[in-house]
Amino acid sequence: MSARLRIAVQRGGRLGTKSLELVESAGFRVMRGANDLLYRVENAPIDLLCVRDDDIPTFVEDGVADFGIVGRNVLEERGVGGLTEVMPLGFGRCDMKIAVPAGRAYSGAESLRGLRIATTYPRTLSRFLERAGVEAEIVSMRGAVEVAPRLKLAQAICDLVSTGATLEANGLVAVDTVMRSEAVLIRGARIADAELAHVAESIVQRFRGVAASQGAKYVMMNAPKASLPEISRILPGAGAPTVTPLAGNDDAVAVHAVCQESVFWETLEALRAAGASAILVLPIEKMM
Ligand code: PRT
Ligand code: ZN
Repeated sequence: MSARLRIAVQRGGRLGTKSLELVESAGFRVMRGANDLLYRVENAPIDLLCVRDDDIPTFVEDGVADFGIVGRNVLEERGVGGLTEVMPLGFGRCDMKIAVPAGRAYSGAESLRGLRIATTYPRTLSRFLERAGVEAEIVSMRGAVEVAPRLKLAQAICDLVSTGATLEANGLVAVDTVMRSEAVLIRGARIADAELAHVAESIVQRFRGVAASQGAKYVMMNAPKASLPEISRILPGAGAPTVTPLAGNDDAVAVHAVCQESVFWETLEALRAAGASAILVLPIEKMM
């Protein structure tokens, strides 16, 4: 049997589906067979190893998998060791936050001195406290951290937050950010099989292309020449736009730009207010 490269992804959970979508958007056709631990890619020598997210760094570090897709928070908690974060992937975004019961005063990490703080991320929290020069007691929990203050187990918590609904439902308020997280591609010290180096390279390049095109939009419009500086300022994350003349109109130009950030209705309104017309926003499928 010829060698195959392995990517460890979360089975189910918050990252599983998005991880598979990323692999498929990169042009790798995933065969979902009866074996839900190992999925084969049919058009490249790649297998997906579907496991618990907490196990992914270990698998990659031990060379059982060549790459892994995991939350940066998991990597950080474990200590990076022989692992490298290749790139952020643009999904699974969340913040690790310190939260306290509503009404409790907070004026920086100093306010945590001597408190009990519940978390499932004791090492990350410990480093945060160390950096701030604050001593506090860390209560390590496996889950349901948000109920700890109500149970008088702790006076504060450190947990992941995405919408904030969980904190709110438990009468807690986020007061500080320990780290920002999102899904990241990680790799170990070396690719197990040297023959697969080009496959590894292609995974990285294609993922980069997919991640870069996510959220990015191609924006086109006509605009008076005089508004160009204003329009460049409004376009989110666009770099230098392409400007071309319009036939039979010396005062106006066509402006094309790739916007790296989301283009909202407010952006379009601002563009129109600056004199732009015939504004089109198109999705980008691939980018390299
Ligand atoms: O079974 P397995 O061990 O694989 O999964 P898991 O239960 O450990 O992880 P899972 O699927 O919950 O999360 C996987 C990864 O998703 C995490 O490691 C993060 O990188 C990322 N992620 C993004 C989140 C969240 N957003 C998130 N909101 N992980 C957890 N949460 C939890 C948080 O802990 C809190 O309980 O959601 C709640 C808060 O959500 P909001 O929306 O109410 O703020
Ligand atoms: Zn987990």
